[in-house]
Amino acid sequence: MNTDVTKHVQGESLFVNDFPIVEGTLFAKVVTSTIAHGKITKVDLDKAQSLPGVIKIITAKDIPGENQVGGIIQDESLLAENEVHFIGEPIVLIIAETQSICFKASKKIKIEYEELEVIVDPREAFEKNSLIMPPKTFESGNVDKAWQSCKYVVEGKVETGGQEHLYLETQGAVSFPAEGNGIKIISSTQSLSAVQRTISKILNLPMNKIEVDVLRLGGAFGGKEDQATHWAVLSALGVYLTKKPVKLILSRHEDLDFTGKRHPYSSDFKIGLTKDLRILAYEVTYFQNAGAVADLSPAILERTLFHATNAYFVPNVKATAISCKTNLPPFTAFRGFGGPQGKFVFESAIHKTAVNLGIDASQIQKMNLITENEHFYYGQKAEDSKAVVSWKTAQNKYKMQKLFDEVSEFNKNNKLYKKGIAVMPICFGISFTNTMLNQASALVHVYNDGSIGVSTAAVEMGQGVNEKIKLAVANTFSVNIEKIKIESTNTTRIANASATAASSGADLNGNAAIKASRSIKQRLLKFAADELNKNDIEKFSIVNEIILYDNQPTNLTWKGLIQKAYLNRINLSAHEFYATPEIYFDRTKNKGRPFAYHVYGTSITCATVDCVRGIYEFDYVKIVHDFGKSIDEKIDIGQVEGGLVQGIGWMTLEELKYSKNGKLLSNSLSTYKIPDIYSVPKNIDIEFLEDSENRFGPLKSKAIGEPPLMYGIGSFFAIMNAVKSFNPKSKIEYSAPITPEKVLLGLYN
Ligand code: LUZ
Ligand code: MOS
Repeated sequence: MNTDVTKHVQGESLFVNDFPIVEGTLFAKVVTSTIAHGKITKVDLDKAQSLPGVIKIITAKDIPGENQVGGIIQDESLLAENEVHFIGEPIVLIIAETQSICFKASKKIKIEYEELEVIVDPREAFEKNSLIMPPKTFESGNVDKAWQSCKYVVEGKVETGGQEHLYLETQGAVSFPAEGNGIKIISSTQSLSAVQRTISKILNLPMNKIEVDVLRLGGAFGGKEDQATHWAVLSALGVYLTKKPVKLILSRHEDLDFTGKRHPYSSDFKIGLTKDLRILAYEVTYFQNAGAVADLSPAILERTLFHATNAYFVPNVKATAISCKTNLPPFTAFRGFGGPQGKFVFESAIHKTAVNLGIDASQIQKMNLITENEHFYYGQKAEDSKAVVSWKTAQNKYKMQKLFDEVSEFNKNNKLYKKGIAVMPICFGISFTNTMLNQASALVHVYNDGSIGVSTAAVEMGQGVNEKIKLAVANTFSVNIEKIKIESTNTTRIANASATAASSGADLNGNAAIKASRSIKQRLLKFAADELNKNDIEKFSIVNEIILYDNQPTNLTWKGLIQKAYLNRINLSAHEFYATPEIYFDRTKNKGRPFAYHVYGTSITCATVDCVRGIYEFDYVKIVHDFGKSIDEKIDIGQVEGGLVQGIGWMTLEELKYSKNGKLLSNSLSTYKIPDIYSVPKNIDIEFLEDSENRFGPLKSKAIGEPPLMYGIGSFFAIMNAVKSFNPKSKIEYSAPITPEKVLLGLYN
């Protein structure tokens, strides 16, 4: 069970805003652009400056280093200087004695602009050549030739909307001056080193002067992979210029307005099948709405390409992805990282083909699942494929045919309610697609009372990574889990860390923690052998805190051994490094083995649509998921359920709306609907795929964070099938989210 559960329930868990305030702490607030594109012609700070309690008003010219926060592409200023590119872009930072003075001061700042043309639509951006970077194409086989061999060729257009992360804890940081010009930052970030590196650049200080500490986050979902940095840097800039602690926490409204979300995509596909329903060719163009600057868009775009064919084998593929620059807040990482968008297009292509042929999509899906001897179109062999076995398990365990029959039977007997059923296979590659990022380290101390402290780069954000690392360390030493404490994540203990992201937090940091624990254990076993005058160290082991020789208990316990080892000057600490083996990707050919492994699974979703009102509910979602050997089943089930419901929200309810001039209209929870208890399927069954283990995962586990979100895609097609059952000629489009409004229109047009 998640280490934090009890503390959460008892209100004891500390989030950034909960750390006791140090005397003299100042508060910060940003003033941001009110237009989506324009030149700044005038910034009038005088009235705000003279307000009592205002300590400092900061603009771009106060930045001592480089005014640059772009991670992948250097195209993003911390504070806008001459031009603004989206509504919510920070221009001025107010530092004052209280939050309410910040608020008053912000009202007194007048900024004037000369407005420029605003683009919000990715296809329009493409036509106007407003791009983040040149288009990128992944290819295999030869699609142009393959069309001739296809019996069926289907084309279409697909839309997916963005998604607000809605982490419970809004973005924020509190920073403190440290000796010798240093700064310590407590930040709600998934990526401490990114915060440290960026502050170093902005303040022109070496990285060793900047300490970042994270205890836990109140959720992140990718929203704090890149975009937590800005707020941490702004608070550090405040400290640098005032020499006082500075706290900057976004209000919910600010967070909704200013920060990036999942990328909306608009896509065109063409799919070709043989007469026996083998998919022979697939061509696709993705128009990614990147927003105003690059942020993580290039990496997200690439993951869309990797997941273009989901869990299927397709011999001829040409996939082109275009990152389109628009005047919206930069879209960013969100659970799945472009993968879900890519999969949805492929599933839509299958679905449209099935509708044209008058068959169920599952007839095409099951014919094309990737097998162990086949290759993904980017060159990686699917050696660990569980696509077929998870489908077959779902078919048998859940009696898939019977479920389909029940739905047809219901639809025959009902006019105003219709049911729809859809199967959704998933396949998600585990590793950062940027190979370099797949590294981690761990620092383990065994204290001389036998208790253990573990530091890694993993950030606990509710996903349970701390519990998994605890279990991995407890298992390695064979000690009671109560003996282990996971320390806060801190850049002075773990340097140069990658973000806790890409579902790989437990894999990378868990493996590093196991390595460090093994180093200490090896020294301890050698010491035990010396103590007992034996030279066959390999016969020594630790089981449940007892030292065994030749599987027989010795008189040494864990605690006794540690105390003796300490007195004998044995090193009881270790720092070890882990880098995922075997992975590489050649970006000149766009081929390689980018992922350590893949996670597979199959879901069956059944929806009931009320054909008078257009509303719907989910009867059930039945899942077979490949957990590898789960480290903690409760945590993993929680991740599957949470991911599924988050995916259902993205596919069915959550609708981001922007005005033509780039203003977010759905900027509160009264206009942006997220899943509630009624949106949750009435039954969620989760079956663990049997006989799966993973040589890359700690204790043979598989990553869990992102893959289950994609089961939510099934909800779209289940609803669409119900609509088509009511009105076979429905013009309902492949446009997510499939909201009740769209359903109602689809039922009657
Ligand atoms: N972040 C990243 C990610 O930088 N690279 C990735 O490949 C990735 N994948 C999923 C989620 N976050
Ligand atoms: Mo992520 S989408 O921060 O793994």
